[in-house]
Parts: sequence; C-alpha cells; structure tokens
Amino acid sequence: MTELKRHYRACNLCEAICGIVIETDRTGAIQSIRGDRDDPFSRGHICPKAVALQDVHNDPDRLRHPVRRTDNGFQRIGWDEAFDEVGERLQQVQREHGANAVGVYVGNPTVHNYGSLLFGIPLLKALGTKNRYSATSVDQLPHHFAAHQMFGHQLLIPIPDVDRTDFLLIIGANPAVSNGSLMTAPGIKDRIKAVRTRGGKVVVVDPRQTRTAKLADQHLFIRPGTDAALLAALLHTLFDEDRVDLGRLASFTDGLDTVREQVRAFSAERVSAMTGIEAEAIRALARGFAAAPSAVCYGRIGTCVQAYGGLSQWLVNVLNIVTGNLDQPGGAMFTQPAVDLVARGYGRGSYGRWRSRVRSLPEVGGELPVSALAEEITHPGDGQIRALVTSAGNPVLSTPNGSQLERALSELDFMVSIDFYCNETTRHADIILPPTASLEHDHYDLIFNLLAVRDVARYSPPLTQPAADTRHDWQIFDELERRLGPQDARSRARRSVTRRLGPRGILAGLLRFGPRGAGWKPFGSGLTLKKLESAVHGLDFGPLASVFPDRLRTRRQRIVLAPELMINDLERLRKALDDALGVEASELLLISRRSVRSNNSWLHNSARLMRGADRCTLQVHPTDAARRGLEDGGRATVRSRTGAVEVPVEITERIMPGVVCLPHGWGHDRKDVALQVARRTPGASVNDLTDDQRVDALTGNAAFSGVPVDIAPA
Ligand SMILES: Nc1nc2c(c(=O)[nH]1)N[C@H]1C(S)=C(S)[C@@H](COP(=O)(O)OP(=O)(O)OC[C@H]3O[C@@H](n4cnc5c(=O)[nH]c(N)nc54)[C@H](O)[C@@H]3O)O[C@H]1N2
Ligand SMILES: Nc1nc2c(c(=O)[nH]1)N[C@H]1C(S)=C(S)[C@@H](COP(=O)(O)OP(=O)(O)OC[C@H]3O[C@@H](n4cnc5c(=O)[nH]c(N)nc54)[C@H](O)[C@@H]3O)O[C@H]1N2
Ligand code: SF4
Ligand SMILES: [Mo]
Repeated sequence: MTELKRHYRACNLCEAICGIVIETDRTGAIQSIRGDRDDPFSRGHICPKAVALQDVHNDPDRLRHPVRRTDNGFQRIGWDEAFDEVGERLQQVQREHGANAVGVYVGNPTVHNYGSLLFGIPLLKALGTKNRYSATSVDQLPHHFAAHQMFGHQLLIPIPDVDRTDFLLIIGANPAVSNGSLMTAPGIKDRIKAVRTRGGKVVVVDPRQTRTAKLADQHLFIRPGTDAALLAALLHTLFDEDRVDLGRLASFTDGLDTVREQVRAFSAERVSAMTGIEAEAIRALARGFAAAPSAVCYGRIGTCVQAYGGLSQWLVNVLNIVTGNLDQPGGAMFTQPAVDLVARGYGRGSYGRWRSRVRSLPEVGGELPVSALAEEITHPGDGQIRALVTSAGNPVLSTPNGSQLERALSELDFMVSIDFYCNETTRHADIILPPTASLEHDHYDLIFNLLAVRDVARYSPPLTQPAADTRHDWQIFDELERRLGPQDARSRARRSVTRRLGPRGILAGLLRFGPRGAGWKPFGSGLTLKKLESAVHGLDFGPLASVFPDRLRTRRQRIVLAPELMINDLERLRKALDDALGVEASELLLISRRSVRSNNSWLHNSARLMRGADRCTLQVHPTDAARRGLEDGGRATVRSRTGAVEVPVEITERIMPGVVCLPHGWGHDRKDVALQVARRTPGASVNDLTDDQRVDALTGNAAFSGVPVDIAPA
C-alpha cells in the first residue's frame, strides 16, 4: 500500500468554509477529499462540490500561463511582457480619456481569496476610477446598505444565531442547497433540523417549495418581489396588537414611532393580494415570531435581487429589533472575528457620493451597480469606459442582460482578465492573466469568519507548490499596481514591504494586533499566526456574544431604526401596494435558483459534478403549463424584453402558479470558450432574459426576481 499524506484545510468554494482532509500520494497527486470530523465548526460536514477543488486543480483546460488574443486564437506570452502591455495600455487609456475611462469588475471568488482582497485594494486605488463594479450589486448589496444606514458600518451584518434560536424565519434563501450565505454555518441542514428537534419552529417564505422548505414546519408561497410588503405587514400586526418589545435595545434605538407610523398602510388584508399570502397566515406568523422565547428573521438573495431589496433588508432588521431579537442569543447577532475589519475602520460604507453617468444610479460603498456597466461602455461621451479589467468573475453570464454586456465588451479598446479559465466573459479579453488555483496557495477567511454563526478561525497552508512560472492573484495585482500606482519614494517603499510580507506576513500582523491577538507580547495567551497554524483543524472561540451598543458605528452609537433613505423609499412600495389591490396577476414572473452540484457560472468543467440529468430546466406549475400547451420534458421558448432562450420544461407543483424558474450561471455554448465538459451540457443563460433596466431604485441592486416573461412551446 502506498503511503498517503493528509492535509487539513478549509474548502473555499462557498461560504460554509468546511474543514476538509485531502490525501495525496507520494507523487503529490490527490487521492481523496473528505470532511474533517475533527474540525470543531464543520464536524465532518462536506458537500458534493468539494471534489471540484481537485478537478479544477487538475483540469487540462485551466490556463497556466498568460495568453494574448490574436486573429488565430489565444497565444501564450511571457509574464513580464503581459504585465508591461497591460500596464501601458491601461495608462494610455487613462492618459487620453481620464481615470474613469478604465472600468473594473470584481467577481465573487475574490471574497474567498484573502491574497486578492489584501492586494486588490491598492490596485483599485492606483486605478483611481469611479467605474468600479462587482458581483455585490447582483447579490448582497442591500445587506451592506441596511447595515451602513442602521448600524453605521456596511460589514455589521446581523447573522442568524441558528444554533440557539427558537424560531427561524427564512425568506428568499435556500440554505439546504446553497449551504448558507451571510450565515457561514457548515452542515446547515442539520442545524436547521436541530431547531425543530429542540422544540423550535422553522418557517420558509419562497415562491418555490425548496429543499429548505421541506425541512420546515411551514412553507408559504410568496409572489416574487413582494417580501418588503410582507415584512411591513408583519410589523403592522405587531404594532396593531401591541406585541412590540425592544427589550434592552430600547435604550439605544431611535425611530420606533416613525416606523409605527410608516407601516400603517400595510395591513395584513391589504398586503395579502400583493403577496398571495392569506391575511390570517400573515398575522399568525407575526404572533408566532413575537411569542417565541427567541426568534430570528433571515432574508437572503431572494429578498435582495428584487425591486425592493433595500427595503426588504431594512425591514428584516426592523422585525428582529422590535421583537428584541437583535444582538441577543437565538436572534440576529454579530461576530467578533480574529481579524476584525469593522474595528479596523475599513470601508464603513457610503451612498450616492457619485452617480453613474448614463442612468444616474447611486454609488454604494465605492461601487456603481453592475446593471449600468454595458451602457457605460457603449454610450459615447466624457467618462465613457474604454478599457476594462475583470477579475474572478463572469458578468456575461452573471449580470442582467448579459448578452447586451457581451456585445458591449467587443466595443472596448482594451480588456484584461485575471482568471484561470477562458470563460464567456474572459474570452473577450486582449490578455488573460491566469492565477494559481486554490490548492496552490494558502488560505484564510477574512470575510467568512466575519459572517459565521460562531467565532472561528483557521489557516490553511498551500497543498502543493505552484507550478513553475505561475503567479498568485496577489502577485498579479502587485505587478499591475507597481506599474499603475504612484512612483514616489514612499509608495515604492510600501510596495517593497508588502511584497516581502506577502498575504501571509500581513495576516500574521493582522492576527497579532487583532482583538484576539498577542499584541507585542512574544509569549502568552494571545493569538498568533503560528498558534493558528498549529491548530490544524481550526479554532472555535465559541458562540456569538452580545456586542451592542459598543460595536455600533453610528455617530451617536445608537441604532437608526428609521433611516431617511428607507422612509423615503417606502412611498414607492405604498404605491405598488395600491396598484396591486384588486388586480388579477396575469403575467408569468421569472425567478432563478441554484443547484447543489454547481457554483454560480463555474465548476461546470468538473465531469463529476456535471453527471446526471440536465438541470438547466424551466420549472412551471401544471396550470400554467396546461394553459400554454407545454409538456413535461418538452422544450419551451422563454421571451422577455431583453431576449429569448430555449430550454427543457419541468412541470412541478413545487413552484407557485404564475411563477417560472431557471437556474443562473449556464449558457456555455460560445465559441472559443476553453471548457470541454461545460460545452457538452451548455444550458441557457437566465441572464439573457433578466433586464439591466430592472433595478432596486434605492440601492441599484439588480432585480432578477420577478422578470415578466412569455412562454410558448418551442
Ligand atoms: N439571474 C441570476 N443571476 C445571478 C444570481 C442569481 O441568483 N440569479 N446570483 C448572483 C450572485 S449571488 C453572484 S455572487 C454572481 C456571481 O457572478 P460572478 O462573480 O461574475 O461569476 P462567478 O461564476 O462567480 O465567476 C467565477 C469565475 O471566477 C474564476 N475564479 C475562481 N476562483 C478564482 C480565483 O481564485 N482567482 C481568480 N482570479 N479567478 C477565480 C473562475 O474561473 C470563473 O471564471 O452571480 C449573480 N448572478
Ligand atoms: N450549490 C451552490 N451553492 C452556492 C452557490 C451556487 O451557485 N451553488 N452560490 C453561492 C452564492 S454566490 C450565494 S450569494 C449564495 C446564495 O444563497 P441563497 O440565498 O440561499 O440562494 P438560493 O439558493 O438562490 O436561494 C434563494 C431562494 O430565493 C427564492 N426567491 C427568488 N425570488 C424570490 C422573491 O422575490 N422572494 C422570496 N421570498 N424568495 C425568492 C428562490 O426560489 C430561492 O429558493 O449561495 C452560495 N452557495
Ligand atoms: S459546503 Fe461549501 S465549503 Fe463545504 S464542502 Fe461544499 S463547497 Fe466546500
Ligand atoms: Mo453570491
């Protein structure tokens, strides 16, 4: 028998940060990936996606050296040549057209890569452009916005204390499939089951009866995009029946009377028609929530990517606060991570400091909504984007009206992408700079320790040495920053220090001087990187503790229950509520979903994950299917304002009548895309149907949910 070596690390593919054991043989080849039972946080949990770490690592389609696009396809070039060319082209565009003529898009895997986070910030600063975009504005932007408005820091995101709660209300999330989001909780299915085992209650509100709904005591179908009205009606009931009790929060919360006044229009009766939920069910839900010893409302992507995303996240927080469940065990709590980005004063948040040029959408947290990216490229005039940098993303498949964005990319003077795949977006780049894959570098969860349901930390050394002549993301950022950033003596000195330290050295400092750190003491009880590294299964500092009002970052260290921007936006919702009264909904509304063995637009090149039936199916309710002559397994053409796709039909009662559903992240049928497996089951892109013009008017977040569509047999 050959001797196998065991490596313990965190899986960085999703927010659950499961501890895994990877076995390698004498040649370094991976023999197995399993859950680490000794990880105190994940306790052996793992999902089918983890094997993709190996598949990406070994994938022959993965780029391992820079390439330049030519008339004869992509050609290999050297690193220095690539860095110089990118530096010169970007500088040239900025010299001729100003700093904002370079746009940047940063994708989701960035938050799972601490080297990218640490070295990406100086590069963004060096570029100095207001045309910054990221996956945030097709995702959790409303959470940051609400946290900033109410608690004074965009990273003060309340985390559901799922392990101690007596009442878990899940709105627009499917953690049984996604493994949890803004709720890092490995093995979340068991944690949800445990709520019921200990006598608590779980309620799911979703236009689909999801796998999570199957774990719950109760599932309520809701019309897409109407969650804010439901939440306002829950609050209305609580005020009306005198069930409001802020507990210890009362002494540092402002604005209760304003909220009471503002939700007056949202009686359960009036909201019922809009949401499709019976008035009595709304009232019963409010009563159950208020009566539970502890309760938490958790709203996730379904409540974010819709026309009232900002209002929804605000009202989720308000519900938790007025029932005394914020910052309390079993409610919505806050972490105190070993590297505390909140305490370090990093990026508190901001709103409307500038607006997008064409549509005047607001800046939030230093970024513009990615729904505006295509028009900012194609619309002529001062400040037009002429060059684009993308990193770790695939906006052609992941942002609304992706095909319009794709056409816009071909109009750019120059594009560079930092990605180890030639995907539907990066294939348009003039140069692709491929970083090392995840097992070739070390790992620390700067972000997900901040979003976890317990205070935890873990450091994972690299599994293998990077292949010869490759670069890490942080090294690519560092090389570009060196060429694009200021050239004065101080900047050079800073650069040479951070380069020498690398992410690992910087992390060592952040841990040592963080809230749990050893500080200057060479020995003693505090945390150091060395100590963390020797705890190969990770460290668990315990359940979340109450931290308010100390941790509040608002000016007067008080909770702002009724932020002005939210109150003003309520007018829009009141109008929609009036419009919905007495109106029979006639059109079909499109929503999206995730699948267990897929991750946004990638991991589709893993043959193991792609086995089985086509999952890019259109879910339709039997009555809607019958009315349109659709057959189960047949094909349908789906049309929206922006485009049309043809997809297989799946008729199911698990979806609400009037709603249809497609997964996002598919559509791998383009030329030149170097993804052998993915192109065998390409699927269609739901974002060829979603609409760049449908955004949450308050935050600019994409409104993927509730896109009106027509459907006919293909
Ligand atoms: N209709 C609809 N659209 C959606 C959603 C939805 O629910 N419905 N969800 C949205 C959400 S929540 C998100 S987060 C976005 C995701 O949207 P994006 O972030 O734009 O897309 P991803 O599929 O995450 O991008 C993955 C790319 O990153 C690369 N990559 C992976 N790891 C690394 C790395 O370490 N370094 C570098 N440089 N590259 C890496 C992969 O090779 C791949 O090409 O999609 C959004 N789009
Ligand atoms: N396996 C897998 N795991 C993933 C990902 C993946 O692609 N695959 N992506 C990761 C990423 S980037 C993220 S952000 C997280 C997201 O994690 P989740 O928020 O749990 O995302 P989803 O599984 O898409 O669940 C969203 C639910 O909202 C419902 N929904 C849609 N519109 C509405 C609406 O208007 N109102 C209500 N109430 N519900 C609505 C959908 O039917 C769906 O069940 O998952 C992460 N984990
Ligand atoms: S749940 Fe997420 S972190 Fe855990 S093994 Fe699966 S992909 Fe990795
Ligand atoms: Mo996401």
